[in-house]
Amino acid sequence: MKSVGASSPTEDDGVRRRTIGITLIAVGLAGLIGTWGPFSGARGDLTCTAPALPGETVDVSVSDTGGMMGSGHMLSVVASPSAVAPGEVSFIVRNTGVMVHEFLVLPLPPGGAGSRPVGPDGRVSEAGSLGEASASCAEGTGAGITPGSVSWITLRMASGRYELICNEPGHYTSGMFTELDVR
Ligand SMILES: [Cu+2]
Repeated sequence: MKSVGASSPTEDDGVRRRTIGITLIAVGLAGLIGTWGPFSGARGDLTCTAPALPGETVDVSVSDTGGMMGSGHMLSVVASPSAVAPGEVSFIVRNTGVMVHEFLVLPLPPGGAGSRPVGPDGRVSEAGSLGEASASCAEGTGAGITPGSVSWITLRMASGRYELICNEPGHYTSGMFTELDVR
């Protein structure tokens, strides 16, 4: 890649290096996009799974079919286990229903799970949220977890009582909440 030109070789080399540098950056970016493509692409089907995640794992099912026995709710958030130790906690949230759902971790309200005031839009305040898993086949915040797909998030959690909810309009009042204890 050395310049063989006779006139002002230093200037030529400078231009060449910059050009090569920009080319390398472009190639690098293309490589990154290629690497991440499979994870951000349209994989909203039953085959998508979460990667290996740090800390204690909580398996969460968000659903609108069946519901918990005796609860009378068709919509549900079910977490297993329902108590974990303080520290890193990874939530793997699978939508086993037919509607789009999401998953948020909030401090337990004073009145207990399900006691949050619901606004006219059918949603509760997300103030104080520790984090959210609402992407399809991806980590963190997104446009919602499509049926059959999985979202995940890792949080550092202190001892306390928390509420796991879905805040799609009307879903909280329809039973999409459960308690998680960290102790
Ligand atoms: Cu929901």
